[in-house]
Amino acid sequence: MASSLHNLSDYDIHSVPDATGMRVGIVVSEWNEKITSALLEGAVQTLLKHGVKEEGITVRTVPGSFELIYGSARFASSGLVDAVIAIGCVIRGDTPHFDYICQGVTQGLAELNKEGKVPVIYGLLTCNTMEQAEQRSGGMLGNKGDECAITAIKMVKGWE
Ligand code: DLZ
Repeated sequence: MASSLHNLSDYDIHSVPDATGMRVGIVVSEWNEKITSALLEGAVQTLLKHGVKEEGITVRTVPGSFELIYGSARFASSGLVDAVIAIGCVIRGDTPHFDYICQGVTQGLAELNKEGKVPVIYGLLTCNTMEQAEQRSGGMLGNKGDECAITAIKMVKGWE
């Protein structure tokens, strides 16, 4: 979780293994596209910075965050990627919809991780306001996409 003490883009560069040759599938939700495209950009740039080749990154979009589960499952079952990054942004509204989506996606991605095929990285911003989402997608609290990329590399390289 980002806070005034933790910037999502801060990490110890020496703790990140070289990611040359790694293949990553990124699923991106179209809802709140301004936010999710900034998260995607952060993830891609950070993967490239650590050695992943452009051809090692496959990006697929899905309509909303709830569909991140299916997209991630497809990538995880494909045998074509070493890790999946699921990127979405849910903003709290007037109805309980926010809670159902957040819980559903979290549970769905957790179950995929339990299957143990490939690590599925949680890039879902769950925010009360658009301002909070902006702060976490390249704003004053960094970019959760960067954090997801580093997590993907560590999960893959740490389990080889
Ligand atoms: C329907 C909906 C709403 C109200 N809000 C969001 C949101 O803030 N972020 C998001 O990623 N998706 C939202 N969706 C769409 C759902 O995730 C899903 O695509 C639809 O319910 C169809 O399954």
